[in-house]
Amino acid sequence: MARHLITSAIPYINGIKHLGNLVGSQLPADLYARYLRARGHEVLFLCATDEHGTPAELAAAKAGKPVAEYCAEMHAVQAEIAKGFRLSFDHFGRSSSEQNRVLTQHFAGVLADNDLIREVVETQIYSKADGRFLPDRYIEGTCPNCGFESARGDQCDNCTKQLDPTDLIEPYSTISGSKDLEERQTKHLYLRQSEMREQLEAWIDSKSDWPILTTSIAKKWLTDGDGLQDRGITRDLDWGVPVKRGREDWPGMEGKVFYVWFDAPIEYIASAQEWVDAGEGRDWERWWRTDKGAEDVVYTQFMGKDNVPFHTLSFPATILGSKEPWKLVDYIKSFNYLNYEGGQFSTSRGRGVFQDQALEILPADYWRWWLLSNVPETSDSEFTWENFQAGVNKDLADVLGNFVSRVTKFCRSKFGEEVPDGTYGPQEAALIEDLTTRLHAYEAHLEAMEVRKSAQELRAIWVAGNEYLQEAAPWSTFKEDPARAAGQIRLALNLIRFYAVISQPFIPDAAAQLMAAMHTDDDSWPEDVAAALEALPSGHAFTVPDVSFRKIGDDERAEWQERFAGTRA
Ligand code: B3M
Ligand code: ZN
Repeated sequence: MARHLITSAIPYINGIKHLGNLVGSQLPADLYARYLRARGHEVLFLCATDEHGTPAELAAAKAGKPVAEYCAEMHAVQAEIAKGFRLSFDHFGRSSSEQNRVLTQHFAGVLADNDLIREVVETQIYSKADGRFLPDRYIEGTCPNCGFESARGDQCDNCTKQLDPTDLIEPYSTISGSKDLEERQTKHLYLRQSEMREQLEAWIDSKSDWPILTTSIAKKWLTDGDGLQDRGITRDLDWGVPVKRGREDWPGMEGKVFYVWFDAPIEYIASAQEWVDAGEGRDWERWWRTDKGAEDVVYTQFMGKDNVPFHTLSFPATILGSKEPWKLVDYIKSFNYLNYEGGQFSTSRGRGVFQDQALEILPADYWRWWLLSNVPETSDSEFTWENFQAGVNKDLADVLGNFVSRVTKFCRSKFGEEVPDGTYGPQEAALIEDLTTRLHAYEAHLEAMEVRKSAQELRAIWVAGNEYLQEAAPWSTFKEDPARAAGQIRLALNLIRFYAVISQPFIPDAAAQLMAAMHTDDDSWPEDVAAALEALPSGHAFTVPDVSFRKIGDDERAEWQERFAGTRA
């Protein structure tokens, strides 16, 4: 048994996320965590909210709330939604935690001690009316390229040209609208990543088993020239981790905070410390310190492709640059984007399904199954209501749900609500052999984090049960040979438990419902399929479950299609 540390990219605090955010990191991470736990491994699965930076400040201002209050509220909302999707985090932390403040300041201190931080004086835009420097998103003006009147300081949304705030014509503060802006000098800290180029390159080269999506992005940034430039790790903002050198003040850096992307990945460690502080008898060091046992830990990170540079270069630069024995990531699983009905999900335009809405209209398992079986793994993938309806109705209702309902109802009517007494013959032996091969393939795909292939194999395992039932046809057998039908039904009832156990990482609620219907809590992983299909002996009572998966109708599908086309405020 191994110990597995698993983290999912930590979602920004600024609002409820859409389904794309769920499928690109948290959901596959949860699948993996659930699978490893089911196989008896020790797992620590961590996530958090990413609470610093301009997006948080802007969202709080829009909500008319102090930023700390806004973050506390949104954290609770996001935690509740995560629960709704059955994301099995051991801890869902907050990057604004005290633990993360101390740790972030600690890293900055040791990086400075190792001569990996330099001070740079920059020219930035200062707003006299607001009494503060304005970061990119706080400045708008006319685009020098296309004339668009509300181009942002970093980019024009109309012509997509990348801009510098100083490029804008007639710039104004988006906080106060003031045009009384001037250029002022301000000092910032830069992490000397360029010093660590060779070390990072060697480390990435040693990861030959990483997905191509991950390594190709990392390599591009390493070799493209501007990838490993030294990076500013501080900002002139109020909200964030105050800049300190360990516990000491940093002369000249008063009133500044660390850049959100500096402290966000450190929260992976801080989240483990928060987890320790929230419970009894826990130890974070054996997960994170290689001098305290973490050398045995396998650490896997899950994230969308846009987050890969920060996890393959910036965060490792922080860890390696500290020269302290922190655990480095072993495997980075990254994902492409999920699109929505021929376009993109858009938070600002309210286009697509948001996580809270998804849970309002259908149970978590519907979303988990469809999203995981259509995860944007090797390329971008697309959510359409037609595909969603078809996938869910076919796999969950027609295949799995139908199997369960036919078997249990038939048994109740012919043998009563307990497992009948009957033996297995050659047909059952053939099924067991087929299932054994398939189960091994399923396990191998899950171990390799091949999410789509795992889903395909699980579906094939469900289909195999249906095909068996179709061929064995106990409803006909029963007429000539009731004892034989009893054997077939005993096998089929055992298959329901088997399905519950192995499907649990994908559809945990349905799995629990099936286990309850089968009156068992034996959820041990089927190491031996033949033995697993003997788990429920004859005479074992069960209950016919309520319909586990109702079908999505055409009318409701059309209604949702219209409702989520893009209007949410
Ligand atoms: N919050 C970006 C995102 O949610 C960022 C990830 C941080 S991971 C340390 O996609
Ligand atoms: Zn423009």
